[in-house]
Amino acid sequence: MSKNNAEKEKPGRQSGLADGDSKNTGINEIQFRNWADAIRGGSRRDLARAITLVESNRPKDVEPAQQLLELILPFSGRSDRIGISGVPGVGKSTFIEVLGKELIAAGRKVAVLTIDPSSPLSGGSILGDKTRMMEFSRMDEAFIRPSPAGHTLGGVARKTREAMLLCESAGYDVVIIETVGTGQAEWRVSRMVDLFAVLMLPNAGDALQGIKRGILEMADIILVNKADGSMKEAAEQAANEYRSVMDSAEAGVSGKTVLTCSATDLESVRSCWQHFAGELSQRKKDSRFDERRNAQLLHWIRSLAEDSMQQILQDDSASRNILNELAGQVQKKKITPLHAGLAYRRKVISELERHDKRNKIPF
Ligand SMILES: Nc1nc2c(ncn2[C@@H]2O[C@H](COP(=O)(O)OP(=O)(O)O)[C@@H](O)[C@H]2O)c(=O)[nH]1
Ligand SMILES: [Mg+2]
Repeated sequence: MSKNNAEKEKPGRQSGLADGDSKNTGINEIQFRNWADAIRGGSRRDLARAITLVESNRPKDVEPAQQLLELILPFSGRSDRIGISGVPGVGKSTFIEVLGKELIAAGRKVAVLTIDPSSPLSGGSILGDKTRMMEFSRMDEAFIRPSPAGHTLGGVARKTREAMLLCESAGYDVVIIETVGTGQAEWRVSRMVDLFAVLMLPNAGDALQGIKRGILEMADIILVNKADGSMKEAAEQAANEYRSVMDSAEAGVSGKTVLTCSATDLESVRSCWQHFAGELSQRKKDSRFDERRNAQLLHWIRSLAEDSMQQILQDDSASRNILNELAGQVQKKKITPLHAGLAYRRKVISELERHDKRNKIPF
């Protein structure tokens, strides 16, 4: 991908930082400013390098990344953030490629960030996506970036959000986040986008058994994909079943749209986008858009703190030992569970304070 991006790099304002410079802690303030300016000026090489910096697992890269993010922050937040989810093979990449080209034709700049926690080594599926999105990825107004491999879910979520901010500051006014439907990752993505679309396969049976309450809650729009050829009728039927499941009182969800779609058909993707765009503009008018972003921001900050606390405790053997010891005492009926809980809390607080003093950031 980077080769591809580098190939289409146009002469323009660039930071002048050589490859690898961002890895050094010795970047001065002027260089940071130049870097931020270059990103804003559309240098995809500098954007890619900035994303590499925010994705870095090296503790010494954390602060430089935050320093750079602070400079671009005022220019972020202006895109439509779209989440596309669904099981592998449902047609996400196909849909995004067709939609991406269409949006670019309409004068927009499109960034696609893919998260695939099921392939921790960024293996097959990403490679498949790259070939599937070949034509789109070659366009000057497109930027595609797979998520880093081997991170915790919390880490990936933070890095994806930061990558999204960087893309926005570089002028990408649509950011699409592609993720596979694996529950937890889906939740995280649904909380960083303005519109979350879940693609479904046209198996009518799935509509009844496979649909989880979680998906209904998360999705703003359900797209039953592959509604073409011999599968068209099954897709229509599945869509109707989803609608009736949603309408039923038990589901407790409303305001969700169910559409059929054929990702291989431009007209169909176009009409799906019209729904997306209509929904977004309606929400922008009646303040739901801002309310959602605000709620997401609160959630983001809170989950950063929670993920970091969780990671510290997971990595800390002393805390684990104390927890085991307390559990033993409760089992022997020597102390009450509440007292054990409070004792553990004291240990946790002191452990977190210790980490704070060392300014250690776990992901
Ligand atoms: N018939 C049909 N095939 C599709 C459609 N969308 C995707 N496909 C095919 O389904 C396969 C998986 O698509 P892909 O976009 O890679 O799925 P992803 O894993 O969800 O990203 C590919 O062979 C696509 O050509 C569609 O709407 N109709
Ligand atoms: Mg894909």
